[in-house]
Amino acid sequence: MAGDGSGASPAQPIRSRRVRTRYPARYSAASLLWRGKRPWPRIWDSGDLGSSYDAVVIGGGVHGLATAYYLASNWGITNVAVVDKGYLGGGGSGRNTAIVRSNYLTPDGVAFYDRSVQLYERLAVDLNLNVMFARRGHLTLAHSDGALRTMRWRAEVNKHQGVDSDVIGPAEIKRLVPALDTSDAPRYPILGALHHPPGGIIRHDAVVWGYARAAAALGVEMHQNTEVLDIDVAGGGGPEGKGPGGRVTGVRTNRGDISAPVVVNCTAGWASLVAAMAGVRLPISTHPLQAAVTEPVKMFLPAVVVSGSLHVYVSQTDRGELVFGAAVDPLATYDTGGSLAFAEELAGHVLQLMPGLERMRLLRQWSGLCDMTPDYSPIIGPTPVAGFHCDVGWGTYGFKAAPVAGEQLAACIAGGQVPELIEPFTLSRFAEGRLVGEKGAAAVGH
Ligand code: PYC
Repeated sequence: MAGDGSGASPAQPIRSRRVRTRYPARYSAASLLWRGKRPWPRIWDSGDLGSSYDAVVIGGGVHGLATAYYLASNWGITNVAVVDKGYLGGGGSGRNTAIVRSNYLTPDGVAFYDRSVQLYERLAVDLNLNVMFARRGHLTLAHSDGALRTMRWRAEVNKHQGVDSDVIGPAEIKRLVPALDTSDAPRYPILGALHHPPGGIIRHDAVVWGYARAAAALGVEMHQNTEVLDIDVAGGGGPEGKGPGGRVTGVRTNRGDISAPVVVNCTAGWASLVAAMAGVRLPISTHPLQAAVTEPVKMFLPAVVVSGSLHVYVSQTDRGELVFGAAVDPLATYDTGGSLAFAEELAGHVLQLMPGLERMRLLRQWSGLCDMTPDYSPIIGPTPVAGFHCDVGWGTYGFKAAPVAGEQLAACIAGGQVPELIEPFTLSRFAEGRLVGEKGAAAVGH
């Protein structure tokens, strides 16, 4: 971590050893019959909270679990506790729309998210659990010349990085997704689209459970209902010896204190508050993002469809439901209540794209919290407090990035160097004026 500009003293590599993973068996129809009336074994059982670990990961969502899993599987660091104030996957990991893609705008962003797509493609094999990755293809529609220009820009950057993306016209769009109205009739006609064949969707709960199960099989402990109340730092320049120049020594939780030389902030929604416990300021504002799901219908939507101008994205799950998302709510708040205004606006916009959906019924809506940074890119890696790492600020891109973020952050912690893939996204970029502007690659206008 030396030379990353974060001001942190160089981290000592903890250990570096590759381990062979032995996962619990898959469940099959035969095992169901054989199991009879015996209770299911727990897929993880962590016992009592210890008083010291090599690393504590705050946040039992997909990012925290992936980080713990790769620390254990790639580096042999298994004396790790993942603590969560609620239940595993109960935050953003259970509240997203599970879209996977790498058609970003900056070379740094494309390379980073492309690695995530690669890891997602083989995740079922790595975790020995069917995470239901469906490579559907991803279409970002353009309704104006300006949008079309951005799509061309993204396509060129993508191709330069070896990522399959291209701009296609209305006839090809209609061939791929017949339900879309590609005529001149709509108020915002479809002029073209960025087509990204590697994009798709995944089963978000399965990803969370897969990482949790695999990490537990390697010895990682998961402690739910364990809230971090404070972070201990020694030698920092701020109040109580916290902040820049200090070194993290542990965390205080509602279930007891833990000492640890490494603490990783993998929270969403509360990322800036958790970082402040260590005396670290993050440039994040938190906004809710609402989403909704319809009743299930026969499969008719073969791709993920996004319209930035109409602030909507939609995909169809393997069960047949349509999953919709939109822009973040405009006001910064921790309120995750749904609104009728969102449902009405969403319906109006979706019907402009696909008038045939007129009679479909929305079943549920929900919202999650998005930690927005000024450049719409995450904050990953070391902080000015040695041993205190962040994997935060994901805005609306979090779920798709979990494998690469976990893999690279684990390498950063274990190896003591910031890996090339996350180097552009360290906290120090805000002080150094090297922002990674990914607003133009947002699914919708925020
Ligand atoms: O950027 O693909 C995306 C996305 C989907 C949901 C929120 N953001």
